Amino acid sequence: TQAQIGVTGLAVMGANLARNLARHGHTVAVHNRSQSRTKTLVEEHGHEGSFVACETPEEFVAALERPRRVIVMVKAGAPTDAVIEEFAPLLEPGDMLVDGGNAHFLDTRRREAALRERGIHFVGAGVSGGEEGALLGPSIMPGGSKESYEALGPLLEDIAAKVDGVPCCTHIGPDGAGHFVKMVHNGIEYADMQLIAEAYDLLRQGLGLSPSQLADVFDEWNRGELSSYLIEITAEVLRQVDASTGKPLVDVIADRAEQKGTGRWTVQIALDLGVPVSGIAEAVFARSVSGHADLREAARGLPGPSGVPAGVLDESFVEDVRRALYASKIIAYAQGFDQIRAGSAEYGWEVDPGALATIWRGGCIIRAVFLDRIREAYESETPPVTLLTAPLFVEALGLAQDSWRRVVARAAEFGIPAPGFSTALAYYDSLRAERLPAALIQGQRDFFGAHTYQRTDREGSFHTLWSGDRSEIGG
Ligand code: NBP
Repeated sequence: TQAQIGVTGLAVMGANLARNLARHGHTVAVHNRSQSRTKTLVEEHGHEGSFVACETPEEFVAALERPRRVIVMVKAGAPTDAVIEEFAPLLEPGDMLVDGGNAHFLDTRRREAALRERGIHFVGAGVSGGEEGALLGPSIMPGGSKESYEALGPLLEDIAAKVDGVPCCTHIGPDGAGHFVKMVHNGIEYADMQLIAEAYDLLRQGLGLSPSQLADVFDEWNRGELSSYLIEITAEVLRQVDASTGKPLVDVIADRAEQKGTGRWTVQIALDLGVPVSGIAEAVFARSVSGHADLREAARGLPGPSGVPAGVLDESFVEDVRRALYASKIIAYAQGFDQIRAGSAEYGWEVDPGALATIWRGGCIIRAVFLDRIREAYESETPPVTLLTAPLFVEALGLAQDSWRRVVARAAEFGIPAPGFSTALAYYDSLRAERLPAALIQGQRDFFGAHTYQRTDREGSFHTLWSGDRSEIGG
């Protein structure tokens, strides 16, 4: 039998995607550089469906029906290029090579252009949901040509997560669009995690709640508008007790957050595109701060307020923090979607933000009820310029803002770091402002660098002769 699709790279992600395809009734050719992984997969899971185990790339390519559909699931970076170089010469025009790894979208653009010259469809596909998602239904974000999606879409939609019967997979746009939106997805994930962590810290320090009491709070929140995978797992992590010490696990884990790079990429690209994703950036920096043992050690004795005085905060603080979290989350997601709009315009992708929100409702790490609200906002008759101005978010921000301001003020007063909440509120107030102090900055720039400024009342560029008679020239 010829296989409908093949997967090369059978570490945890590739093996689980192959199993997911086989469990859905597709015959899957499987291959891995070291043959032991292929053997293990077929030995342990061969009964789940129809696999064709292949030892060599030649055998693998020969096992596939045409046009061939090959999913590459290897370590991102040089290994992906090595695999492309190995397989591309064996493929024919019209065949499809899908990179499901976490590639940088600029690498995907380069690879797509090179393979297009050889007549091969290269599809950079973001795959979210970790190993469990890969097996049980991930959120899939394929880029590449429309033509390739016609052949790949039905298979990918088949194995993707489903929400209300709708698959969490759609064609995102040409070349690097899929990996771009996956990158921003991860950036949003960083921001969301940081905000949840701050909410935890504020309630723990502010009200002295224990991790298990906080687990109950998050469970409660998970029944409302914050309902999401990340809130759900937060409760589970907080409830976990360390077997060796008997302490809450969260108190035993070293407080240094690590990162693999997609959050950093999101911010780097946002800077290039000029999109103010301050919530995501703050989240990346907060992880970086946590990892700077040297700075933290040196600064530990710096003066600060002496804790939270007894009786100042009461039970109402829990609801304040919940609302502040929701408002900050709206900001972070709005910024992420702004970045997608900017990337889409820069590279001509025409990404549909409503369709994207739809496929992020399930399978991926940021899956949440909230994404349904975002979908509704973008699918309304008058899609908003930024999500903040969608009527349902205007209402939510209005309801939350008093709490949000109180929480940020309390955090500052009691010396509890809340960079995510604070930056989100500052962004909100900046966008709302009638006038920003940017006018003064323009004056300073003109003073020292003759960079000129524009006026509110007349067209043109102006310069004040600061070191002369201070008259204005230009127009
Ligand atoms: P890894 O990222 O750990 O990669 C291991 C695989 O890459 C093995 O199959 C290995 O083959 C293969 N490989 C390497 Br390394 N160098 C190679 C080369 N030069 N030629 C051929 N094959 C090579 O696997 P993973 O954790 O399953 O992730 C796969 C991709 O999916 C990555 O891009 C990752 O970023 C992405 N991703 C991972 C997750 C997750 O939760 N883990 C989630 C979403 C996306 P070998 O067996 O012969 O060494």
